[in-house]
Amino acid sequence: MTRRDFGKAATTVAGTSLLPAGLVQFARAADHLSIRRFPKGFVWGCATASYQIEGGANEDGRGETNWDVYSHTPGKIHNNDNGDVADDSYHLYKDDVQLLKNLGVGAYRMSLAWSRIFPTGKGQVNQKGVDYYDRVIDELLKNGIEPYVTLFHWDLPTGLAGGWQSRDTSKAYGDYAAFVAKHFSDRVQNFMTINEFICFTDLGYLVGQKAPGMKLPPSELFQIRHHGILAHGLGVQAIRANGNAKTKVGLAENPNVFVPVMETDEHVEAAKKATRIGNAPFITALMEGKYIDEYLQTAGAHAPKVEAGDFKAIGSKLDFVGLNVYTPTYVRADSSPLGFSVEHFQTNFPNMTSPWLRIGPETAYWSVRNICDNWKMPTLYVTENGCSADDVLTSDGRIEDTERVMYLRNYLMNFHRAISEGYPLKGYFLWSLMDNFEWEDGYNKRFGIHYVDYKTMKRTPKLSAEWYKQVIAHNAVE
Ligand code: PNW
Repeated sequence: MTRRDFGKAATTVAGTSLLPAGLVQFARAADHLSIRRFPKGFVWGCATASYQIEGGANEDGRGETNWDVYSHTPGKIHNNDNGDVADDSYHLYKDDVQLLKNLGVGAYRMSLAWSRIFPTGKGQVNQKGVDYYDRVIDELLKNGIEPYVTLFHWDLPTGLAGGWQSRDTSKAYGDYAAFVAKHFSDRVQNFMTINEFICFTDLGYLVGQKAPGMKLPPSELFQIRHHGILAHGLGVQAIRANGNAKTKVGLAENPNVFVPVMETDEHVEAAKKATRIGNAPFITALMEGKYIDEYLQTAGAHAPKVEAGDFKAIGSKLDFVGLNVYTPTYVRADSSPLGFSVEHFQTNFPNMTSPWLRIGPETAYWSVRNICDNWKMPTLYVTENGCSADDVLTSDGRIEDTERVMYLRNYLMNFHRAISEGYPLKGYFLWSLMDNFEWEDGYNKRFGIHYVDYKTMKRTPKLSAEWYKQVIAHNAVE
């Protein structure tokens, strides 16, 4: 007997008062859980980012960015690919809106290329760049899809001397955010300031694996990270000052997600503690409006220079927090001074086709719970979740990405658990609508639920797109 059958049988029998009320309650709860229905009004969407899909790199006055330079530097990107053409969404955006409409999503998370709007990062507005985003946003709205707009998804105008090493970049970002809010807030309600701090700070300036590909000494990183979160703070203030009464502002962050090795009090507590300390430079600083002692001790003499007012901006209250959720970090309680330690991965721990993307469905649940248990949270969205897979077309032109469906289903079941326990998760944006330029992996890693043939630019729905369409239609993961 399945749980569902049991639920039905118990209810029937209960009708004739043969079962104790407690058991009936249990059966109903079990029935409810096996369907995993999402709350009414839950926002279903897909996500993309400007440099990864747009192409049109030299069109209509777009200025050069760090990713143009980096991807054109031989040896930096798999196969020396670049985003000059990408998915050509610059021209094909109407087709892409139809893909979204066909899925039945209510929302689309997209990003703006700063350098289309301010080609050198500041100064004169480039009207043609603004016109492009007006066209995209209007097309979305015409099709009943709400745009959720990220202002910075890593493509930084090279006109900003010093990049994120310079405090001026944070200030320029604030001015850009003011313009965006003033111009678009009549049609866009939800803005995300910044996507994933660690990727454009640590990975860009220390590890050198993303643009601008620098390998600076760790001591310099503290200031660069500070400029990142300062930009966010100035952005929040600018968006609030220039948006309207309906404007909502948040960000899309990928905190390190600590998953307790066992669900016992001590390990759960360890995961909570690790979340606060392990994300000290970013989400912790935003939520607490300061750098915590543990972080300042690590930084020592290299602690960032913080000016008056910085943390007033950085700690600004947000309307929502967006989480990009992918991979787990397993943690256990121990007797070390911090009270926890991170487990190493055995070599056979499973991953999707991107080696970093380890498969830990419970990451979804703990991403929400750890954040909410540490800080009082307003609304949460999953602003990204998805995976790469080695997709190939079958002879009859289909993509049978059963492993992506497996991944998505299991992560979604765990997000559902968080909702069923009362955590305020209000929406989910799948990464990604379609295959696209996967940064240093070029076009070699496919994250889309639509397959893109890069020769013809044809988009083909994968099995996962069919599956996601069902999830949305039923508002449930079955
Ligand atoms: C995100 N990690 O990046 C980005 O926001 C997207 O632009 C990107 O395409 C997508 O995830 C898939 O990679 C991440 O190592 C990159 O944990 C790396 C990690 C997480 C997110």
